[in-house]
Amino acid sequence: MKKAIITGITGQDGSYLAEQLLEKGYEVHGLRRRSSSFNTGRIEHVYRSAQDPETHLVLHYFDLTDSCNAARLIAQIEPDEIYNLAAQSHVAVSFETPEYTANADALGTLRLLEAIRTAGLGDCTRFYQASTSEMFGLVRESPQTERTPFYPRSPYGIAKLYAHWITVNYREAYGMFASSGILFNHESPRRGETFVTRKITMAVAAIKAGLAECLNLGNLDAERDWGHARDYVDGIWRILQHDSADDFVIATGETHSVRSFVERAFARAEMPIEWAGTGIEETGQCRRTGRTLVRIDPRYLRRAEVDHLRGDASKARQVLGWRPTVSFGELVDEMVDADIALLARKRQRDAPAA
Ligand code: NDP
Ligand code: GDR
Repeated sequence: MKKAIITGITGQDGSYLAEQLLEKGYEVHGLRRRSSSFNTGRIEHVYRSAQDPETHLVLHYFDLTDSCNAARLIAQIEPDEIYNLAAQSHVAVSFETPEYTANADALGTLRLLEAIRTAGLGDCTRFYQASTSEMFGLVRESPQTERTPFYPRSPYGIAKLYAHWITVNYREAYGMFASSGILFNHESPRRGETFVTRKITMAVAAIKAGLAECLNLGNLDAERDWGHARDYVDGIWRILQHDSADDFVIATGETHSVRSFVERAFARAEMPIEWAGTGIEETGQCRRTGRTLVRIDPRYLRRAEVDHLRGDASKARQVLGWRPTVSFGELVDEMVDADIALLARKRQRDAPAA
């Protein structure tokens, strides 16, 4: 039985990866950080099924900023594979907490690599680093491939760039099996609520239920290559199963604006919108009632923006046999439907008993 460590198991990708590895028969060691309220909501179902003696999931406390903790866990567990998914992953927040973001996202990766090396596991433990399309930042060529030059535009992107290169360096300097997936944006009903896609689909559900008036957003013209997290996590696993360590872009090859995500999401909930006004005065209005459903709020504009991302995952397709299975429209529809259903369940639960 293979043993894997997943850092960031409580996050979107961690939860899908835990499911997939357990299904494949792995013993999974999930590393989570301590928080003052429950942060295991996304893996509750996996954890419950872990009561089954056939399922092997163990949770450990961990923090990217604590090197003793990383060294102890890795030496104790002696994993075959480590998936480093933990990170301060919010781009806008990284402008508010740049030092912490560098400590966790950049040095946190170094701590794990050093822990593998000093535990004497450099020639047997495979390491995956969660690199990101945010490293491309100010893009000058599209689509972006593994060879496109990097130009990050946020403390997050810069911290992740360090993590990316230190992973390459440990591969080259110490011969470690250390690989990166350069993943473009990927979403799902489990996406964090402050990322734009989930913020939109939750607002659509709340507006439809009469619980919110309007959705406030920043830059509607930013373009992203959005895929489904479940597909991308399969890509992550394939990267570590390849015969040699390498870096791979994982993307759909299609790009869509935030504006078109908004349009598709409201249309799915039968509230099609049209746009009026320009710049900061622009609004999205319900085509049927004329009610304002979307407004621009300058608080959500970024100090430095990444305007356009579109990935070319040809290498992953050819070498790993990976391809996305969920289209942009299917992704938006699934997220809207899931948030409408989630809200309905919550209201039913909260309703006073008759
Ligand atoms: P999430 O934000 O959903 O999850 C991040 C995980 O990291 C959570 O489990 C979080 O814990 C944990 N974490 C945060 N800070 C620390 C810390 N100091 N010590 C230990 N754990 C910590 O991210 P995703 O699942 O969406 O992304 C997974 C990884 O992939 C991240 O590294 C992200 O930067 C990267 N990435 C994501 C992309 C995407 O589109 N989703 C695209 C490209 C890369 P808690 O639950 O307590 O907050
Ligand atoms: P991103 O995702 O920054 O690409 O990072 P996010 O969903 O936060 O933003 C995407 C684009 O939408 C614009 N935007 C808004 N964003 C947020 N969060 N809130 C808003 O109200 C809003 N209005 C417009 C943003 O300006 C941006 O252009 C994600 C994270 O998962 C990273 O960890 C990961 O590395 C990258 O994707 C690939």
